[in-house]
Amino acid sequence: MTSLLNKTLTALTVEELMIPAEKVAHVQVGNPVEHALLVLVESGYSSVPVLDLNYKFKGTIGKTPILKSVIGMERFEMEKLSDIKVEDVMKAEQPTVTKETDFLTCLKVVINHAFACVVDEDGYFLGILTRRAILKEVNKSLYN
Ligand code: 2BA
Repeated sequence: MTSLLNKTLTALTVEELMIPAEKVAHVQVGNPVEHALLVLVESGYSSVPVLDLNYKFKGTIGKTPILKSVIGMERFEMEKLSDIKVEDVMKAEQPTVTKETDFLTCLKVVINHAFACVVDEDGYFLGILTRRAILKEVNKSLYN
């Protein structure tokens, strides 16, 4: 059963499972966190990738760290949102995968991360691989 399951799943490639860059909401380093918060609220996602001006992957940014960065003594000091930059709040140490990464490695990555960014050999951003895409395939193979 296990080896049969693995056979189906290991044939899957990152390329066929990922959401391509042009469909992924992202923010850029240098932007104020106010802009990042707008992107996050409007897209509905809890975190999105951060790219540099050349579209290289730099990290991820989420709603909670942004809101934590403006907590004052008694209130959210929302006026600070325009002074803080994306790079001051983003998480830089994030696992990445490439188009060549095998399915089981991807499965391990999304145990602890809602998505993994897909990059090429020079670190350019190609898209994301979500936990949803991975779980959908695991579920499919369990019922087939
Ligand atoms: P979350 O934003 O925490 O979303 C968790 C899950 O909730 C998503 O899982 C999806 O099933 C659902 N969801 C949330 N917002 C949605 C929306 N606007 N439209 C449709 N479904 C939505 P996954 O699909 O596995 O995504 C995992 C994580 O990948 C998301 O975590 C988000 O941080 C990121 N993500 C997914 N699609 C994205 C995209 N197009 N652009 C930027 N980030 C994306």
